[in-house]
Amino acid sequence: MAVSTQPQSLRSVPRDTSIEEILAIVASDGGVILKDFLSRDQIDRFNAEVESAMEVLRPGSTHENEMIAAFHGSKTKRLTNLVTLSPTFRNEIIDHDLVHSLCDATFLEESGSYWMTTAQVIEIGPGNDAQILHRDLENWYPFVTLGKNGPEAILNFLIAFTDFTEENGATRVIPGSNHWDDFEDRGAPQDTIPAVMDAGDALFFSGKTVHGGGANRTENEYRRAVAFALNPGFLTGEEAYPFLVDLELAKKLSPRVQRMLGFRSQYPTGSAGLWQVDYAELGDYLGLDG
Ligand SMILES: O=C(O)CCC(=O)C(=O)O
Ligand SMILES: [Fe+2]
Repeated sequence: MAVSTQPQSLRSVPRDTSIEEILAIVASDGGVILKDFLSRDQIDRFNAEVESAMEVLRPGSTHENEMIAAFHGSKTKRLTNLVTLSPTFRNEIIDHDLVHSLCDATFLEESGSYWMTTAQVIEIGPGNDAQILHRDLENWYPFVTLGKNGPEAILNFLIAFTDFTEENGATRVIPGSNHWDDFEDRGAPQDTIPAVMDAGDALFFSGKTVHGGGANRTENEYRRAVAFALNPGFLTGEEAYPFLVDLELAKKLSPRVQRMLGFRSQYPTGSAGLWQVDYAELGDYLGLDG
């Protein structure tokens, strides 16, 4: 259960804080708020680029399983394939230097190359209940058993695209839950605190940290986030991006973004390479380098 030294709030740091310091806070608390992770201009452009897709999207889940549908949220819209829909996402957000520095430092030595598991808008509408508390590593069950000492399975940048308030559904977090002895224990709502943020800030957190979307108790406010998450190249991602993104579009992206989307091979530590074609680099087979 929760250790008594559990921090009672999430720390916020400026975007230019050193990688070591950011990762030290995440190792301690489980997550940190990166202030001004995106600029106002990036937020406005992205919101405009996804607007028509968000408008036609119906809230609620299409999943048959009731538990999973509740997890997705009955009054929540989830929009995927942001790479195709948003030039700002594919050229700037997924190629953000801070993202790559933090992922390089976390994954390269421990696990090898990393790729994107999902990037999705999560817009929680008025009246939506709080999401079931969970750890994002539960998608890869053996990591529940590996627990606090296991390698990092997933890092999540949960970016605020509207202001996040306690009332409109700010993500709830249990700081310190990344250190609990039993990862079958997901804690309880009274242990959580809201990640209150301004649009442009990002909650950067470990897959070991208990969290969930908050209840939206407002009459007419929509809380919009993008969950942008990465895992080691030896784990299967949530979304099959190479089948969603057009190859000609992918050819125009930076090499590190191509790798993150599965258009290049993966090189986990100790492996000769995965996600290859005839034991050779996928990017060569696809002609990505001209
Ligand atoms: O929307 C949120 O605040 C959190 C969503 C989340 O944690 C998830 O879907 O895994
Ligand atoms: Fe989550």
